[in-house]
Amino acid sequence: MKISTLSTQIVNLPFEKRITTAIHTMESVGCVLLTIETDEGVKGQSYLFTLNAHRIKVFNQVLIDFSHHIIGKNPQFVEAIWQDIWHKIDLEGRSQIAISALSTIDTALWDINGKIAKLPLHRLFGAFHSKIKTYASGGLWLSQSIDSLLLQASEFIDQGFRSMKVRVGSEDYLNDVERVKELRKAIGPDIELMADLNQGLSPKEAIRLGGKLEEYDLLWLEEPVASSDRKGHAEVKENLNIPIASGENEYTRFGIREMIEANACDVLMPDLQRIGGISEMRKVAHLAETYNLPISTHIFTEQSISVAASLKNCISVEHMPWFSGLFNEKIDIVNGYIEVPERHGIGFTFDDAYIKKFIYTNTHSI
Ligand code: SMN
Ligand code: MG
Repeated sequence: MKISTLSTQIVNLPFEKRITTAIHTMESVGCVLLTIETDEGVKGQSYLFTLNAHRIKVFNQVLIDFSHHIIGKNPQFVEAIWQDIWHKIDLEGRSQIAISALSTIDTALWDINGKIAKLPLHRLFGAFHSKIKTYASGGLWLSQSIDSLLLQASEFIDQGFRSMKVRVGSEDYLNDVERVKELRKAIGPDIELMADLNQGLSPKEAIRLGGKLEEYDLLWLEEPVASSDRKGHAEVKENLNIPIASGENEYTRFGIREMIEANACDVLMPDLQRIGGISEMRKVAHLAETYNLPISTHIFTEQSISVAASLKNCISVEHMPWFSGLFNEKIDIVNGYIEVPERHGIGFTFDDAYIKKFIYTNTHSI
């Protein structure tokens, strides 16, 4: 069996409203949708994205330029293909766009491998979970009023969630305290609540805010300081009685190893696009396991469920609904959990009719 084609489509999925975090302003997500096909007609699918479709064409071009590394190869040699691309990108840098392209190829190849084996990926890898905890992340933005946070929190509970994440990092830190306090009061003690600072503060500021948040029983405080400041993460972690989560901006096992060595956080959050695809997701989870560290996957809900279900130390997958329309199959949340699909491969396939409506056609020149 050989890989015969690699094809991509670019879509831009608009949000209903502009939303913000401590460092992002977002109106849409631009996605490169990848399909790899074998000479026997087996298809593997995956995607990458950028906020507001910024630089999305560059990501697409790099992905297409990798096709000569995979066409004609046996898709079952997925580890060899990963290593080959890793070596070839040495001079350009093993992060950012190149790793995003490698990740997306790797994930699509695992989709093919599950389909060839006629198994969902968690069973191919050795299953651990048959259902996996999730938390609502598509809301509770910094741009929302407290009233809107409370309304959305109750909607999340109605949708089946038992866990949710609020964005903090307001100009006045006391506003963050107020937001968390009101949310906790509204949802009660039995619903899990996390807060994401999106790298918004300095270590000192994060410790000041975190100290005031301790009484609201947060499951974790996420990315309190710049992702590159691992020492700062460790300082916050040492000085707070709230678990620290981080790692969504790390590339590959080498980034995660540095987080672990710096004692930067209590929960690691590998992101499928930046970590290096499903192959590398498994490696970082196993690395974390040797240090008794849990992981929780970052965004990429549909694509992460099957691999997450094979990882003992994966405590949850983030539920981000931005991409759900791309897929024919839908996720059901029951009592805070997602039932792991038994469909072969990753278990989610592109909905061509939906995709057609959002094809990215911005070709203006300056
Ligand atoms: C996040 C990720 C991507 C865009 C905006 C916000 C956030 C998260 O850090 O963890 O969901
Ligand atoms: Mg985050």
